[in-house]
Amino acid sequence: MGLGAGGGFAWCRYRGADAEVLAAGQPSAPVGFGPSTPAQPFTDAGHPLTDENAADPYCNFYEFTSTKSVWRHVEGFKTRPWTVAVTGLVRRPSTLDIDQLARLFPREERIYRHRCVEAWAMVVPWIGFPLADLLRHVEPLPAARYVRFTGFDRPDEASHMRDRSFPWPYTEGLTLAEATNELAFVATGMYGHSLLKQHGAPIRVVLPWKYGFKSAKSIVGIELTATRPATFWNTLAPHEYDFTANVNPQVDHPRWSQRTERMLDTGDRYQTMMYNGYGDWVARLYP
Ligand SMILES: Nc1nc2c(c(=O)[nH]1)N[C@H]1C(S)=C(S)[C@@H](COP(=O)(O)O)O[C@H]1N2
Ligand SMILES: [Mo]
Repeated sequence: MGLGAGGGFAWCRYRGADAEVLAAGQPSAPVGFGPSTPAQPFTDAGHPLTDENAADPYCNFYEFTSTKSVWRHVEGFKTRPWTVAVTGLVRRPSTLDIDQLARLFPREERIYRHRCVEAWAMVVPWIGFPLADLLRHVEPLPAARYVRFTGFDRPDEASHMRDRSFPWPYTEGLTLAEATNELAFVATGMYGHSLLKQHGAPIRVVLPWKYGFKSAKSIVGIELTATRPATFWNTLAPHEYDFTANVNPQVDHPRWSQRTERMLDTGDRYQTMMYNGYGDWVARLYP
């Protein structure tokens, strides 16, 4: 967990960068880069960190399998070279490879809670950078309202993708206001090292106030659009997986309660919190 002590410093650096951009009087600050919230480092998520030995062998990644043992199916997955194309309603469409991304955006560590829609939970130290930094870099046009994430599409490397009855590739989406709030994060590592394949190597999204399925793994595309994009789970089962998918203990999943959650490593049960406990950052987005 070597980066823990640096988290606060990195956060300050981000705040600094933000201040510089504002001071430089960017001609047309795009919608969504509005005032933001508690300038506090994400060094404590209120619960103990999840043991990495419990997090690594248990997750969802449907490209590979519908079981939780994703790690058994990822050997043939090639995560380098890898580029992310940022396209659509932006002034500067950019295709960036993993090393360029690392040079452009200073990385920090953030400890976030994670809540799967299936009611398991974990607390993870991610390494990455704010999604807002990347979006600011490509300069969204005024007409941009939504952000769509697209996963890789390689059935030869991910065998569950050979079942073309699923709407591959995996896609997810946010409003631009959601995508530019300070919580929205792009991760390239966790637990002090690069992402393992099963966790979405080499680059993924992390949105801790939303159910886990919104945090798309192994993305190759980010597209800014004027209209709400179709997304993988919402296309498959719209009555079970809505587009917004904010964590909310009051609203049951059609097949189970969302009131409590089970920690992956200890099996402890906690009360699930509105917005997964991140209301100070995001509640204003949902008046
Ligand atoms: N590309 C892709 N991303 C995905 C998924 C997936 O099947 N494919 N599953 C989601 C779900 S349901 C969860 S809970 C998290 C789980 O993975 P993690 O434990 O590595 O965060 O990834 C999310 N991102
Ligand atoms: Mo999930």
